Amino acid sequence: MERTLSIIKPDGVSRGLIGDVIKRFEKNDIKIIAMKMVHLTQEDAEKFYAVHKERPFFASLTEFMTSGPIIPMILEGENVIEKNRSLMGATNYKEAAEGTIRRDFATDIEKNVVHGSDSPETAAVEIAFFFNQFEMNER
Ligand code: IDP
Ligand code: MG
Repeated sequence: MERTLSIIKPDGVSRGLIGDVIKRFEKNDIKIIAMKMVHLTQEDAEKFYAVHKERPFFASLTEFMTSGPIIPMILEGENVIEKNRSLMGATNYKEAAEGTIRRDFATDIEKNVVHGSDSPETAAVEIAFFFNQFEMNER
């Protein structure tokens, strides 16, 4: 079993897409084993996206990610890192495959509804960023 971090971004929360996103996970045999709603500070967002700090969109991305509450979740399942990435679709919703979360719901390359860890290493770091062991549930 593998674990990954998913986040419903501020656009997904404010547009009423929490249920739609969770439905995709539950329909695809992915278990949510931790979930909460948090509002990141600017400092938190910069830390979370530190890998992108040299990118031209860094300031805009961190501002967006602090613009409202988000829903971080730990997803568990077989091959769930890759499975979640394929349910999400490409970063740019215009290039995302049909039936993916981003293709169906995103409105912008930045405001693309969901985040998902991209490797076992980043999943471990990103999970620990949001959750402690008492918040992870055996199901
Ligand atoms: P990912 O979320 O598909 O893994 P990353 O390249 O890790 O994509 O980028 C992190 C986030 O930064 C994206 O989800 C998106 O919100 C934003 N982003 C990525 N590329 C651009 C861009 O070219 N312009 C504006 N925002 C971008
Ligand atoms: Mg990424």
